[in-house]
Amino acid sequence: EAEKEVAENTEASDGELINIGFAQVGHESDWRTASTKSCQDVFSEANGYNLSFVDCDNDSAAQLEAVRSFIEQDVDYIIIDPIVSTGWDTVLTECEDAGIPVIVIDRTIDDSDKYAAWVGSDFKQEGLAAGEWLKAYADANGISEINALVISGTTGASAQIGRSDGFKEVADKYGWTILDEQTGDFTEDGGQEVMESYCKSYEGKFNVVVCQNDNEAFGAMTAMDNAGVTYGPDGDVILISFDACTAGLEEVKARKITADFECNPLAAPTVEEVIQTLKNGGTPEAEVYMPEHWYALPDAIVEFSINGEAQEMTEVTDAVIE
Ligand code: GYE
Repeated sequence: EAEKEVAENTEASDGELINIGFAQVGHESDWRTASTKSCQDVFSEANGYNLSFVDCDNDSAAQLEAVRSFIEQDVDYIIIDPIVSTGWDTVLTECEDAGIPVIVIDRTIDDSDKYAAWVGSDFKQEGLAAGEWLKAYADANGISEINALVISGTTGASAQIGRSDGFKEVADKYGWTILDEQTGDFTEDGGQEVMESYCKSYEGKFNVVVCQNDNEAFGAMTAMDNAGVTYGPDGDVILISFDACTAGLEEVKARKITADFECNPLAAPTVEEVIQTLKNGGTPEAEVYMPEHWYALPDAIVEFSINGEAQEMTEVTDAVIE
């Protein structure tokens, strides 16, 4: 072990950096900014890496092009955060033929298994958590009917698919009505636009808004403010969000977002472990799930379980936000 470390250090100090290509989704959200920063911090020159970073601006074709450019550069490892979960087998075969291991981070690839490992979150579990929390919260507050509007993330992203499926499974189980589900593309502008149209089409008809990330929730809040709709634990509409980034937790604390279901953006250190394992000739774990928390203020903290498994909720305090 000590020997290995010496060998690695020598290599790095000789200027032989490990070349990494990272095809990032884009810059659509606070979550994404945190993910990018974490990767740039971990895969720094000081740590022995040379990072080629491509922001694919939410464009799947650009993302395939980025991966192919990494193959051309003959990088040592390719990291992909797949914008959408399908369309990957051909380019992953090209990576395999070039002998470049691929590590998938965050969103999943669902139509190919030609990659070494995946590190990310259980999006379906997040959707189930939001749903089962809502059931317990509604019961505790004497709300018997649920009429929900969903603002979904980028269509075809595994984060969107998992959160939609999880929430819908619970909605079906309890006979709730999902009035509509339209994409806000994980952006604040998108969330605002969709919510503006919802406020017109479903005026007075909804009591729950589910935003699939915090930035969409910020946009939805603006739209509801403009339409005179009140939300949060003191308002008429229960506002649910995902990510629980710093700005999102601040809106929980401000009693605007009723509950926020975390998605942890700091997977890069685990991806680095995977790369070190591969470099040393080992076999990494095929799938690593990031730990996550479910956040609310005390009056929105309720007991609930997912498929019989009791869930812990975390109170949002200043210490938690930091
Ligand atoms: O929830 C959203 C981001 O893929 C989990 O992408 C990620 C999602 C995250 O734009 O904010």
